[in-house]
Amino acid sequence: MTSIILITGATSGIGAAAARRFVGAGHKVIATGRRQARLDALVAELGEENVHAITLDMRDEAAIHGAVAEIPESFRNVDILLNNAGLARGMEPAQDADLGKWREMIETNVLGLVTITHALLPTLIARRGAIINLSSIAGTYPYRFGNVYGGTKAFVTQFSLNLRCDLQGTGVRVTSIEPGMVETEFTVVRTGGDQQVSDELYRDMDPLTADDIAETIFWVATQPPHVNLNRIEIMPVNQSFAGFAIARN
Ligand code: NDP
Ligand code: 8X3
Repeated sequence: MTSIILITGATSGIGAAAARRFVGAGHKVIATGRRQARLDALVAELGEENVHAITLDMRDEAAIHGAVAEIPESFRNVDILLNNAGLARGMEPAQDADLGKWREMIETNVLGLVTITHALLPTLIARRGAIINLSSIAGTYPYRFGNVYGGTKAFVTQFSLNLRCDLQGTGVRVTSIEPGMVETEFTVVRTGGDQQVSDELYRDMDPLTADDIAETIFWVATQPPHVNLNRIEIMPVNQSFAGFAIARN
């Protein structure tokens, strides 16, 4: 059966890979993001009968409501919401961080995510659908300079689990996917465009790929209707855990 999946942040990385994975399997995608040219390219690649693009800034609450209200009839019955749009901004300690960047992360990763979830809940309940949220290991494990980014992802994880409680009995499934290092545009965005820092971070460590996560998302979404994956933590083999840090006098 063909499902309709709304993917936030489908212009790059994990969201774009998920769009390709779902359309490749015969499903229909509503693809959102700010970069219209990327969305146009995705529609041209995957076909306008398969992909409906919406140019959307997740920080704009009114635009989210407008976008959801204007989904065309043939894409209206959204079965799966993939809350993927998100970003980290900055690699500084909290005491040196820019408040504007903190605000941008909170507005995108938290407020945008809850706004579109709230707007689509009636449809998802009617469809006995699914919500798949992109959280992160940064929401579970603290690391230096993770400050607000990790805080937003802890929110995403806990919001996912709490949604499960509230949606008990509706048939709606909710999953928090918590990846470690995935080489996408993530670190280029985080550093304000520094490709070199990104290349160095992922150098010689076989990071996860966007396709790895898209495959996980697809697997979650295609479980039988009685199966709910609550949380999935997934890392590259070459990434593991650091110890506690100690400051000496
Ligand atoms: P990318 O930077 O490659 O993609 C991020 C996507 O989010 C883009 O499509 C971008 O679209 C969209 N986005 C960002 N800000 C906004 C906004 N204000 N409005 C609308 N869309 C927005 O990164 P990833 O694919 O890696 O990231 C996807 C998700 O996965 C994020 O939530 C990230 O936190 C999470 N994640 C990533 C990990 C990694 O190591 N890469 C690990 C764990 C989680 P556009 O710029 O066109 O608006
Ligand atoms: C980002 C994961 O490991 O790069 O969400 O901080 S990591």
